[in-house]
Amino acid sequence: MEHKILFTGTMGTGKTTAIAAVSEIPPVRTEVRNSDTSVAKATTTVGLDYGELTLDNGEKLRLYGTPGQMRFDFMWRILARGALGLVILVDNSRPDPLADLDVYLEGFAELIESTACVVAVGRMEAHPEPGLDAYARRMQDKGVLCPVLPANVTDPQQVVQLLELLLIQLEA
Ligand SMILES: Nc1nc2c(ncn2[C@@H]2O[C@H](COP(=O)(O)OP(=O)(O)O)[C@@H](O)[C@H]2O)c(=O)[nH]1
Ligand SMILES: [Mg+2]
Repeated sequence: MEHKILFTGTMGTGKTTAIAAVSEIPPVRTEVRNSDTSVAKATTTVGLDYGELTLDNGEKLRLYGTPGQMRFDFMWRILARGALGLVILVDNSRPDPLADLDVYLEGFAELIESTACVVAVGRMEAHPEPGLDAYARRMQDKGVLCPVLPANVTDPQQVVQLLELLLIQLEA
């Protein structure tokens, strides 16, 4: 079995780090020229990441990191096709991480509704607020059911845990 899993989140939340932490192949990082003509800078690049991980049970995960910025949401839709789950990375040191979460809950609403999602909050040790209960409430208000947990994606074991939490939901 193969599963396509997406990692998303604002720039600097650790999409590249998370995929590199667990990939068994050298992670692929592609820079795609900006095709958004509403943005003046033609040289702006989009970061896309790819890695692979085979789990103990033989399941192969294809891991994709999406571009973070909302103006690349056309690519989110392309990447979401056929995906079996979404990991949303949130950086709790940012000014309004709950608003960051909203962007991805809305941008990937269809995928979340039809598959599974996990919200991983980073840098909570230094930035404990908002707490996990605030995230849970935010999602409840939107009728979204995703587990939310603190995670440091520089630790490969924690990234594997996020992936396992996704797959458990798919089996349920
Ligand atoms: N201390 C700490 N650093 C983190 C955490 N999550 C990510 N980072 C760091 O934040 C940076 C994220 O960069 P990158 O992976 O390029 O983010 P991307 O833009 O989402 O691909 C890396 O330097 C990580 O080591 C966390 O929970 N705690
Ligand atoms: Mg990146």
